[in-house]
Amino acid sequence: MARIMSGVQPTGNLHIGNYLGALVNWVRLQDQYEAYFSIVDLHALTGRPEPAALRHAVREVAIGVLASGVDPERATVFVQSHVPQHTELAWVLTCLTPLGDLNRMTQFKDKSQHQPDNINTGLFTYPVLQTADIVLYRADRVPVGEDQEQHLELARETVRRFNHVYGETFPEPQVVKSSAPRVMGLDGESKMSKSRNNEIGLFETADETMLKLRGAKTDPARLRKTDKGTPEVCNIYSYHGFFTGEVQRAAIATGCRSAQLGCVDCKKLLAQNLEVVKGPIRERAAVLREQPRRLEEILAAGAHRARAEAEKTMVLVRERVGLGAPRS
Ligand code: AQP
Repeated sequence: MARIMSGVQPTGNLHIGNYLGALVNWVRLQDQYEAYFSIVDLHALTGRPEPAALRHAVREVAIGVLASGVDPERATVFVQSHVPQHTELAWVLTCLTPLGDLNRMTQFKDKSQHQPDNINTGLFTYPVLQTADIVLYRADRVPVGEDQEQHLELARETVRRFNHVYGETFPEPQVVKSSAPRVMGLDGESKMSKSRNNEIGLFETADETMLKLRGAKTDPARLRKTDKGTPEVCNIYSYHGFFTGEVQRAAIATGCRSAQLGCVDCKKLLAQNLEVVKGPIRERAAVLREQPRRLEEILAAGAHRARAEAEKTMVLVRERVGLGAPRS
């Protein structure tokens, strides 16, 4: 069975961008592949979170992953820092990665602008650790959103370089594209992000979501309810594309174009449809929150399985690059 590997950062509350761009795919793919899904807390350190906040976020993101339908019996779900081989392999790969390659990464530029007082080296070498995350499990496929495709290209280059220098060791990981590669934020300007305050949270109640939707941008040319709108340029209508059935969506488009449906009513319909998806996830999350021991056990079992697989890779890597004690 081919392998997939993917991760999510515990940097805040999971949002519908993470859900549509990653988690929906994870749930679908866990039956088709041997799956490794990680809560990548070492990556989150690049934002220098409060220690207690980081631990809380790790639990909440793990709960979100499981409540969304990832099954720890079918997929290996684990916390990155529980598998020390990630950092060991990252160093080996760091020594193979030209500075110029990392200089080209647009996410580094974005994140540097976003946290100008904390442009740390980890932020710069982030894609190398990400490459280690993937190749440690010799994954063939990596389901990610559009924002991660450049990092995946770098991972493939690194694999080619490693295989060229040390002999065929890793498969070249291919991207599995999601059907929602870039969900926009409520600001309508950038992708939905945990750290940009533009998200619809996966655990939000219907009321909380409606409150956020009220202030969200729509068709900028539609200033009054009596103005005719253009659904194709409306950010709210783009969300309907993910959560609303075809018939209702067509009715919304017609109502918007003819000015018979106002933006507030259109947002109410979206909030209702979002709740159909979010409600059951929120309920499953509440049950898991009541069972902290069960969550610990799931993550411990996942880390145990992941470490065993990671160590197999590292035995090979150490031998190939000349590290560790010689075999007798
Ligand atoms: N807006 C999005 N649309 C589609 N997919 C998305 N993903 C993230 N945002 C969107 C995908 O979700 C997975 C996990 O993302 P991540 O937490 O590892 O990192 P990120 O891409 O940096 O996500 P955020 O929410 O934007 O976090 P912060 O604010 O901490 O940077 C990935 O597969 C990603 O593609």
